[in-house]
Amino acid sequence: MRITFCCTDTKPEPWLQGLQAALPQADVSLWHSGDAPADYAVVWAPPQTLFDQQPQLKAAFNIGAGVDALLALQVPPQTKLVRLDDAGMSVQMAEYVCHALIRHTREFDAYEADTRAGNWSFRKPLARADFPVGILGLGVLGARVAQAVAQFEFPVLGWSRSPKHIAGVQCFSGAQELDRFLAGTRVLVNLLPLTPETENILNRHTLSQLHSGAYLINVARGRHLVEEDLLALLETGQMAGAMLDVFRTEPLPADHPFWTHPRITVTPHTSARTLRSESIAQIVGKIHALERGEPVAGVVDLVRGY
Ligand code: NDP
Ligand code: OXD
Repeated sequence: MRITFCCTDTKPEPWLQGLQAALPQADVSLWHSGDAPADYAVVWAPPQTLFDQQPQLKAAFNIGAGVDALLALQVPPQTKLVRLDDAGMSVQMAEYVCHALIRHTREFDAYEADTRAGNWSFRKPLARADFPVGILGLGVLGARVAQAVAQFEFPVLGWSRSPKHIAGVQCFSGAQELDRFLAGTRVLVNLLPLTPETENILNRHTLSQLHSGAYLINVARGRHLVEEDLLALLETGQMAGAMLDVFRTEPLPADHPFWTHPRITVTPHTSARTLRSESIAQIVGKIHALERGEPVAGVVDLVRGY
C-alpha cells in the first residue's frame, strides 16, 4: 500500500515517521509532483495537482476538521474525503470556549487591570441566567462545547441543520428557527463549517438579534464573520466584546484593527490544534476499516459541504 503525505504548513518528518511506524507494511512518503500512484493521501490544503495526478486515490484524509480548503478543489469522484472526527480537538475546543465565556462573565480582564494597578476592589457578581450561551453548530465540536458550558450552569441553546436532542441544551434547527435561537442568546459561539450557506452568517443582521451587550466567540472560520459589522456593533454597544481565533486572512495582517481593539481578544487559530498521535491513530484505524470494506466516520458529504 502507498500513502502520500501532502500537508502545507506542517513539518512532515514526524508525520511520516508516525504513519510509517503505525503501518509498517506500507510505503509512506512525502508527495512530489510526478510520484507513482498512491492508495491514500494525508492532506492539509494540498495543491490541485495532487488530485489531478492521483485520480486513483481511495481516500484523502484531511488532518483537520474543516474541509473548506479541500472543497475548493476538484477531487476525483471515487476519492472519499475524510475529515478528522474529534481526535482530541473537542476537549480543547471546550476549554477554549469555557475560558472565553468565564473570562468575560467573571470580568477577569477588568480584575487583572485592577490588580496590576494595585487595586483590591470587588465587582458585583453577574448572574449566569443573564448570559445564555448560543452555539451555532452542534456537531462533533459544538455538542461537546454545549455540554461543557452546561456544566457551569449557564442556559445553553444550540442550532444545527437537523433537529437534535442534547440534555441541558435548548435545541433549534434549520433556517426557520435561527431568529428564535439568536433572540435567546447573549454569548454566541460559532462552530459551523464554512459552506456557501454559512459564509458571512455573523453579520449586522444576525448579531443585532442577540441580547444587547452580546459577546461573540468565533472559533470556526474567519469567513463566517463580516468584520466591519462586528466593529460597527462594538461601537453602538450592541456587542460588548469578542474573542476571535479565526480570521479572513491568516496570519491576521499587522495593520488589522482587531489587534488593538480594546474589546477584542485575538488568538492565532489555536483553539483546537490537530494532535499528531491521536490523528495518526484515527487515520490508520480508518485505513484498516476501508481496506476491510467497512464504513468510516467523518466522510465528507460533498453536497452539504461538510
Ligand atoms: P461537524 O461537521 O461535526 O458539525 C457541524 C455542525 O454544523 C453540525 O451540527 C451541522 O448540523 C451544523 N451545520 C452545518 N451547516 C449548517 C447550516 N446550514 N445550518 C445549520 N447548521 C448547520 O463539524 P465539527 O464540529 O467537527 O467542526 C466544526 C468546524 O469547526 C469545522 O468545520 C472547522 O471550520 C472548525 N474548526 C476550527 C478549529 C480551530 O482551531 N479554530 C479546529 C477544528 C475545527 P447537522 O448536525 O444537522 O449536520
Ligand atoms: C480544523 C482547523 O479545521 O484546525 O481542524 O481549523
